[in-house]
Amino acid sequence: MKLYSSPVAPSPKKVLVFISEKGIKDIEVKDLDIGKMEHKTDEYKRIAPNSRIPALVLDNDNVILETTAICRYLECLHPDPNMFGENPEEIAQIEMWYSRISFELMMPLMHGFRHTHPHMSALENQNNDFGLAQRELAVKSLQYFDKLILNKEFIACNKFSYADIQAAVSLQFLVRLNRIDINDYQNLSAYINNITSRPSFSA
Ligand SMILES: N[C@@H](CCC(=O)N[C@@H](CS)C(=O)NCC(=O)O)C(=O)O
Repeated sequence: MKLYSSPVAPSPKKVLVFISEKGIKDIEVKDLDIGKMEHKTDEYKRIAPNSRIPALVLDNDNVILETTAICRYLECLHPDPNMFGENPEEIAQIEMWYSRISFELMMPLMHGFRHTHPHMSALENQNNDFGLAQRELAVKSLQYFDKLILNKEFIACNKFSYADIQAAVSLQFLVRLNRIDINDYQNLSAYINNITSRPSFSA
């Protein structure tokens, strides 16, 4: 299998952490330079018509796009250690926290970055007012999640899961890119430091 990735992008980083947690060895990683628009070439568009990274090319040449779809596929091939839940309640809790992180925290941070940051002007049809409004929403969400995460090691089910990968990687990349200081959110900062100190984050 071959994973199209980029060292500067959060979505493929989630897959790389996932692969490392699972100890998967049979995936070749091919880095694309987003700055040089290597993800916009016709060659890559034949693999990923949406020009987004990551993309996983299977040994039969079929392609899986979307970070979570790739991780769910790999979870089926390598069920241990479990990352998406082992019983109905765990599965629902992990899905719930994954969705809440995605929609309440990651989305506004992502739009705040994509619509206001000069580096994104070549990749996004920017609407600065929308970006600033999303950034404001993100700050409110950070305040909310900062209280919520107090005394919690993991976001879901007292175990490390895909929801923690979604939370920690998104925050690690996107808070800074919105020119927000994570140290203003001490509980979230402690949570991110703890999760990202796992060997899988520096693999
Ligand atoms: N929903 C997709 C989003 C993928 C995505 O937006 N990836 C970014 C890198 S983190 C990308 O390819 N950006 C290139 C662009 O915006 O042109 C997923 O979860 O995989």
